[in-house]
Amino acid sequence: MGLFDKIKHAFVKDKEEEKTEDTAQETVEEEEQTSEPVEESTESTESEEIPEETSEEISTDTDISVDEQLEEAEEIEETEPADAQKKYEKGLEKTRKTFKDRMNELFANFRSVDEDFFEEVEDTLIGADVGFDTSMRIADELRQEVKIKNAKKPAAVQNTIIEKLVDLYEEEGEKEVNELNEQPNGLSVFLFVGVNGTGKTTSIGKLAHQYKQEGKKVLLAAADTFRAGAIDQLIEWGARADVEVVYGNTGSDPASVVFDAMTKAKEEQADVLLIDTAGRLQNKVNLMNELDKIKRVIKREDPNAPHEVLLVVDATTGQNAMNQAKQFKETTDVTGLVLTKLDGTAKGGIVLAIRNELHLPVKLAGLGEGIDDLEVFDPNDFVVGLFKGLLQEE
Ligand SMILES: Nc1nc2c(ncn2[C@@H]2O[C@H](COP(=O)(O)OP(=O)(O)OP(=O)(O)O)[C@@H](O)[C@H]2O)c(=O)[nH]1
Ligand SMILES: [Mg+2]
Repeated sequence: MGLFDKIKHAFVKDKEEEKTEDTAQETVEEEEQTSEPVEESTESTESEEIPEETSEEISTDTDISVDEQLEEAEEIEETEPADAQKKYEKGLEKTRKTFKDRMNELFANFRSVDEDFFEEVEDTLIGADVGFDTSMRIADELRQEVKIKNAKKPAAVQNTIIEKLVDLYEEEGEKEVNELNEQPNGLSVFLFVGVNGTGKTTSIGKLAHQYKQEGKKVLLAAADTFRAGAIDQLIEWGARADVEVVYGNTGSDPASVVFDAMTKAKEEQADVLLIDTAGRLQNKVNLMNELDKIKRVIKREDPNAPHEVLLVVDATTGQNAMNQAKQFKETTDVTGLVLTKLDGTAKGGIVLAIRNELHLPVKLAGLGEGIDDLEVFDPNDFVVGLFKGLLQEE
């Protein structure tokens, strides 16, 4: 089943639940109201207009009945861990609200599907942080789709926008691997990189805790020797997660700390080594050189490592996070992203921009400051959670 269908099923289920409270008549009245402004504005083409659909006909464009859709939607939900889903739903609250508000604004001024409207769609999507290129592409596809489908009602246009967003997201993610590259029979080395304050140390602490809970032997390496206090911060997380930390003195060579950690990990047959690095050095060139040197040391000890180079970006910074990722990607072979601070931000839409424009898989999502607030990123859950509340009955 396609991703958009999944969202539609979740939407149908929600609507069915709502309808047990509302009467069908009320729903039809609401629909008539929302479609009024469009009818005013389509003077010359009124005769071509698609006949109005009632709320009973929401499943007309699929081959299966509402009952079957509901069954499928329930099956999907049963297979998902409820806890993670709840955290996502909560974490996405603000993003969902922003999307909803922006869509409402867009359609509040809706007169007709003309060039001005398409430009407003572009602005709306850019404002919702889905990225410039993505916004342009969606608006272009919408231009075509509206022509083909002759869709003029706001509900149909809004659903088409969402369908296009989801289809593009699904298409761009076809070859994406969101699971961490864990080595089942040996040491997994994950290097964490990213600018200062994005959440590298915190994410390492949380992930260490998860692996420890799974019974794995975990080691941390404090290779941020630049910032005063950085080593102590990792030591503190090590204590919280109850895992050992390899460290040197502030100002010492981070590559030598990494060498010590690799040696220790091999000697003690550790399962996971998580390496913290500096977010800021004297300048960017130094930072990149340092990361290169760290990687060379790792490779000398294990040619297949590091198994992940995880770039940590702060979701609350939106477009800035995208720019950081672009820069890092040019100089380091980043294998995936850790998207932190998704809790409480309205900029969750950047998940779409990241996939469509960066082609880097998000592997972990930070959903709070606590030790348990890190989730393996499920891109489909994320998008279902984001969009299901935005579909409209047509
Ligand atoms: N709300 C929230 N806060 C987070 C999350 N991840 C990290 N933080 C907070 O972000 C701040 C910075 O986190 P750090 O882990 O110190 O960031 P860093 O990348 O190691 O920073 P430097 O060591 O300066 O390079 C801390 O106050 C964290 O508690 C998250 O997922 N949600
Ligand atoms: Mg740090």
